[in-house]
Amino acid sequence: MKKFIGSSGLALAMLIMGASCSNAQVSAPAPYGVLPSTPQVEWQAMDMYAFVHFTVNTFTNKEWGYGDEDEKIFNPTNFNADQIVSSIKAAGLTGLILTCKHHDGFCLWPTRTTFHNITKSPWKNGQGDMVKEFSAACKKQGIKFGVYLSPWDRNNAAYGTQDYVRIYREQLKELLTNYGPVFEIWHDGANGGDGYYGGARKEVKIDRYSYYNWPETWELEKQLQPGAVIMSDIGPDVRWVGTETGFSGDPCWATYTPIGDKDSSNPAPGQVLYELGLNGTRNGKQWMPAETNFSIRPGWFYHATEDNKVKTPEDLLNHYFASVGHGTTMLLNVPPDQRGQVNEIDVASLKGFGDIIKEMYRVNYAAGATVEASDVRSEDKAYAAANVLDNDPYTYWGTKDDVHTGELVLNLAGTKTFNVIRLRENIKLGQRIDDWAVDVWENNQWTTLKTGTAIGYCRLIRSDRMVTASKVRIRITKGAASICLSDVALFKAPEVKTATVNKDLIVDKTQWKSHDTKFSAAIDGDPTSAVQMDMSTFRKIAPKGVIVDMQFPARIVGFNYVPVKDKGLVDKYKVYTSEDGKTWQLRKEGEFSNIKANPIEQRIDLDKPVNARYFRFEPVHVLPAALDGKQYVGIAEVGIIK
Ligand code: FUL
Repeated sequence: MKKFIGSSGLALAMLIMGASCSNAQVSAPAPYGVLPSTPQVEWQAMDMYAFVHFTVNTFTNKEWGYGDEDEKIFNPTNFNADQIVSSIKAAGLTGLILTCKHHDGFCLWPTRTTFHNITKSPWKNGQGDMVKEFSAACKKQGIKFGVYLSPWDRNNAAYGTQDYVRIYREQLKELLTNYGPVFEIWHDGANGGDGYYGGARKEVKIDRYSYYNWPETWELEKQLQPGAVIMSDIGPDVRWVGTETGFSGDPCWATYTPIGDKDSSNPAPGQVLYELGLNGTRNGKQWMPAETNFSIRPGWFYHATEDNKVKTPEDLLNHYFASVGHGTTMLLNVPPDQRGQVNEIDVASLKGFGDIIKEMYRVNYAAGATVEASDVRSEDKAYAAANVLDNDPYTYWGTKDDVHTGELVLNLAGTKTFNVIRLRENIKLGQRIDDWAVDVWENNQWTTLKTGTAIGYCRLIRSDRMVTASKVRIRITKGAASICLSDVALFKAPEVKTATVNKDLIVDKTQWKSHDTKFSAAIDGDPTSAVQMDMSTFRKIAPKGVIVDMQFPARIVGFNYVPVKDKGLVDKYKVYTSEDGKTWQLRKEGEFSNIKANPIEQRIDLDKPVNARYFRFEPVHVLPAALDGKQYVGIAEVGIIK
């Protein structure tokens, strides 16, 4: 095989061959497929940035406000935008997206579109503007600022009419004109239904694809902030990854063909959409990379009860590899507490994560290597194999037009130890590579370390073991066009650690009994076994819900419910307790607000602890199952929190 030697090796080879260094200009490779816009290229390079969820929910201890919250409850005792920005900067985050208005409709800036806003709160005697403080702190500390504005508004009386769409756009206009440059505009896909709606307390159904007339709204946004990317379930610039767990699909293509939701009253088509979001579409019609959004805590808003569940630096690192490492960006939510500051526990975790990232990227073990390629486009330096070493994501090793596969050997500057390999393509020329393999030279032979599909802007390959090798080989085994590989780098990261244990699930349930043995799997302490039945069967055998006898009285501070993903999500509940199994007291009723998008353990906190031997969990409403639209009850676990 003819080899093309990069770096100083190239000059040397030419000298030996006595070749005249003709600088023959060969035209640049034609772009492949759809391409990113300039704002998308700039956004992609941000890698990771923060989400800040802060509103009345922080003070009501909820995840979704109903819209009837008194503005006076919004009163952070010691708000400090600088503290929030510096905490997220310590993690290496490069921007901040603020929930300027969440589903409850409360606006964090003095808008003229509704009275339900910050001027009615006691914070700074109604003279404050939180959007201004956040955007100013970002500017001051050198990170970018973005806005989240919930389309769903459970406060606004006009919600469901065209008048509300006008109001929504007016709110966008205020946010996009008065607070400087915005890097991302975030449109939430959640449209739950019931709410306060100016006192009507009713259910409003809208078609989430047609009601807002998105194309017109996007046009307005592009006019006001041409440098911003717009994110929603269906883009147009950035797509939701389809899960709030903080893990993207593999592969996760930057291209995507959104499928219109034909009947949005039925969640089944929406579900299909989510799944495609996870992986994207190879050769999709639009350049619409995914953004992996998740929270440092189980919920999106701050709850003191979750102080023991803050993700550790190692957890965050796992998410980093499964988001940035798959070519998506990482949107990490950091919710301020009731003081209006990032809690110390989160601060420590963010700093720990930032330190790991800094340390990991401190040394690139590929530096100083010589590179041999199986083919190069021409002798023009623009396509040289050594370009993969210059840390520039857009200069690349290029092959001839008809060469779609090939290999690159890095002769390292000595024997190196590493466990992370970073690959990049020059995305300005499209996503061209399908399959790849990484081999390492160990014990005088090549060993295949990993194989995979898709590279795109960033592919971080994390080996399960440390590798000590003097040579690394990258093989492109399938491609759709000539190769434009822009980066091969080697780093050392901490070894993989598993995620934090959910401490609340550790309640001894061995003696618990339910009123019917069919519910045993819901109280066996094992969230991998579950009860799942259709609603009518459930109503027959559990007309009053699942009744549990714990055999001994316990002091209960709350309850938890672990759902079964996709089938049988309970979104409204009642919980009762009893001392004798006969007289029951209703302890709490409510909604598991965000369970559809984030089907994780749900927590019901009681206002004050109660003592009881029995409890009853009554599903009041379930969401139609994703696959067949039917009603099921799914319970992986239900239990108490002591
Ligand atoms: C979801 C919302 O319903 C959550 O409350 C949160 O804002 C999350 C980022 O998006 O759809």
